Amino acid sequence: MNKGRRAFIQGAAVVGAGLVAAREASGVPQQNVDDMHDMQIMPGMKTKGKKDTAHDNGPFVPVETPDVPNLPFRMDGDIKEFHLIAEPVKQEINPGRIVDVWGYNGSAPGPTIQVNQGDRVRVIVDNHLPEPTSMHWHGFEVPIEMDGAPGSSQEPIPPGGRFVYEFTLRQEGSYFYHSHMAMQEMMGMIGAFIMHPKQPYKPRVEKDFLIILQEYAILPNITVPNSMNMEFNWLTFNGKAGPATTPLIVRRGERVRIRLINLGMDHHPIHLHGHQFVVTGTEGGRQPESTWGPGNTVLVGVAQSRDIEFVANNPGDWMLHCHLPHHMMNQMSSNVGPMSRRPGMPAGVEMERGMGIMKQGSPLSEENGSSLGRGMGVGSTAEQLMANTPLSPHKAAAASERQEKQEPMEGMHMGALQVSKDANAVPGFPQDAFMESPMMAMDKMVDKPENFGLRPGWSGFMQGMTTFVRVLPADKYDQIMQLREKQRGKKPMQMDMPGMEHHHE
Ligand SMILES: [Cu+2]
Repeated sequence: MNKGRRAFIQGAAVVGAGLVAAREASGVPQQNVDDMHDMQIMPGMKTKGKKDTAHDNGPFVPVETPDVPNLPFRMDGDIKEFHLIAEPVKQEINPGRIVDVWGYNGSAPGPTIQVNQGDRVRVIVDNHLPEPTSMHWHGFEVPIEMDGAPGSSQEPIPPGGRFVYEFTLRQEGSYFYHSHMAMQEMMGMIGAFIMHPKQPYKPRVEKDFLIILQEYAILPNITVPNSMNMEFNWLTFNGKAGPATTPLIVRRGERVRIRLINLGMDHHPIHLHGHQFVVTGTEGGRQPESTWGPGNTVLVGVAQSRDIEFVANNPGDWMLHCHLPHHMMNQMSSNVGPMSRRPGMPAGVEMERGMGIMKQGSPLSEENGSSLGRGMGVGSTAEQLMANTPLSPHKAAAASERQEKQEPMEGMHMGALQVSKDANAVPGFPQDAFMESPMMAMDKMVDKPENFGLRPGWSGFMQGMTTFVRVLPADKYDQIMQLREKQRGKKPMQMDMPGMEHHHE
């Protein structure tokens, strides 16, 4: 770490002390700072001092981005100065599934920036990638030189280079920043940029959450997304796929806002159980109240943001998820062909076989049995035969025998497989039997305060873009908040910027 950066960090630490969650040396983001108390010491934020937000009469609560840190800043006169570093990131999107993506300051999506409408903002962008990049401020009404369009509004930032963006922000709403290099976008390079309004929104919310929707094509046994692939098998909320996502914790009766931001190749219909909501904002800011109609599913298109609001008056652990069926799954990859699930695939085979190109038969046939689901092991490290069509009786028998013998991975508790005796005689079997079931449960592996008290085995049915909105009675809510405090107390307070503890130099 060089001297200049250290000095900068120390400067940032003075104003941003306590903002940043501790991280592990691996660069895998820890849980979010999550608690808003810390955010309230950010200078310039018009919130009141440290107190219970549920009883806070301040104009707004800061935005909470589960599993993603907030980006601290320092004041340079009247300018809020942020520092973003574009860099490779190792990210654990599911227990044991650590992938090589690209992001900012050790996180993909990058840290959340929060400013106030009217602020003068400077963002120093350093490029620690092995190729040029450029930062685009999506939807910002800023001078063309600050737009980050590579080649037209500025030269791309070369590897090792820096570009300093500076602008005054007149807008309000849920905005975001992203690399304006298309393939880099598919490697994770986006982050949220919240502009809090001068005139607080009405009605006031007690909880304000943010979720960034992303998707990756990462074939089994590989850690690098294939950014050219158009079939996505890892669908994430804030860089985590269910069951590793962090539930949104709400006290019964609170008014809740959830900001959804999408950058990828698909539009996501995000569905909430148990509550009606209204869409109160888009990527263009607050919408007039006359446009708010009730719904329970909001389509968040690529490059869009949507704010939804509702009163959490229905107690329970309610699912919040993308409703595209394949987006509620992990590790789906039917285009792998014989490369996985085929014991004994030799290395150095001829090109067609090596690339999974079939010479004969259907890709779903028994012979070419494609890879389905995350299989029997996290990260699909286990090879096993499975086709999406009926197997011949002897192969089916052999397969289920293998299944029964398979040892569960550590932390997974394999429940009984509930299939009927003649299951293999039914065309179409299996569908979810080996993909979503108590067999898939990994409650312990994803244990965290926010999951406390969920129904045992819950994690066997949460994949992809899924999480919970937990609408809790006061006592249970308080209990989880205490657990969180306790967990945070155990970690040393980091006086560093997120991701800075990697040693690049
Ligand atoms: Cu989706």
